[in-house]
This record gives sequence, C-alpha cells and structure tokens, in this order.
Amino acid sequence: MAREALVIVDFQNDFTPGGALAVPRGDEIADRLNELAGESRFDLVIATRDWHPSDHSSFREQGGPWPRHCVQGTPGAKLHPRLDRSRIDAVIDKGQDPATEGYSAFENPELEQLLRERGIERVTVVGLATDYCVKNTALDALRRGFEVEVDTSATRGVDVQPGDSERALEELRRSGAKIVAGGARVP
Ligand code: VGL
Ligand code: ZN
Repeated sequence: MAREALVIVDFQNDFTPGGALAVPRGDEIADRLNELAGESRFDLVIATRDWHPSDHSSFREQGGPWPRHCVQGTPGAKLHPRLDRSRIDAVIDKGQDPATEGYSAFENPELEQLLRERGIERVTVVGLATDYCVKNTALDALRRGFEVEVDTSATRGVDVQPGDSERALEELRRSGAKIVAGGARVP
C-alpha cells in the first residue's frame, strides 16, 4: 500500500464563520476532518496555516483581492478550536512571502521535504478553501508526482463567483486527482 498523508489546508478561524474571510459553512467540516485525521491509512497528518505578514500583497490595502486575514500571530490565524490537535503531526505555514498569493502550501518547501522524508506517495487534500488553497495545493501535489485525492466531505469553497468550487473540482479531476465524497455511510 502506498504511504499516505492527509493535508488539512487552512482550517483557521479567519476562514470560518465570524472570521475575516469566512468560507460559508466552513466550520461544518470540523468533525469530518477529525474523523479523517484518525484514520489508520494516514502515515502522516499535516495541517497548513495561511500565515501572512500584516502588509501582504493579497490584502485590499495593498491592492489585492482579499480583506486582511490570517495575519501571523493573530487569533484569526490560529487553527480552528474544533480541530483535534492531538491528531496533527506537523503544522506547515505558508503565505509569508509578500510577493505571492501563497495559495499553494507547496510554496513552503518544508511540505515537500517532509512528505519525501516520510516516503509519502499519496496525499489526501481537504480543508479550506476548495477554490483557492485546496485547489492550488492539490494541483502542486500532482505536478510533483504525488497521487492526489480530494475528499469533498471535508472541503468548502469561497465561491466568489457561483460555481467556482465545482469548476475547481473539475479542473482537479482533469489534472488527475481522484475526487471522492467520503463520509457517507452505507446502512
Ligand atoms: C485562501 C484566499 C486567500 C485559502 C487563502 O486558504 O483558500 N483563500 N488566502
Ligand atoms: Zn491568504
């Protein structure tokens, strides 16, 4: 069996209801994330954090598209309190570079290093947001030669334009990712 990692993308306060850049119903995935993180098929469970300097180029004040969010060290940048930290083996921060959007967690080279070190061949990508950081992290994983699965029971999208998340999943499917809707229990 291929060695497998779970990558939980940006499940942080600012991306959940009440946060600065709330993903609609973003908090709904908490239980499913914890359930996945406890599955024995994962040899490694990683949580990523969007971790911006306060003058990041993606903020409106700097001419970017987003309200200020996930500023390093602020409460909004903390992992969501309902994420069971005891199941997380490593936290990888990204988005520090003021010059890039930082949508892909692979912008931090530590992610690939850790996956290679542990002999991971397959990654399941979940978290927030489907149409930005989940999408770009999963596409980068494919480009780097990993088998990629995205479990839509544990992702939610921003959908600035209606259908963005559906289109992101379609692009991922075309690029070679396996899209599953896990968590459904057959009675
Ligand atoms: C994200 C917008 C801006 C994400 C991060 O985590 O999907 N989206 N920064
Ligand atoms: Zn961001």
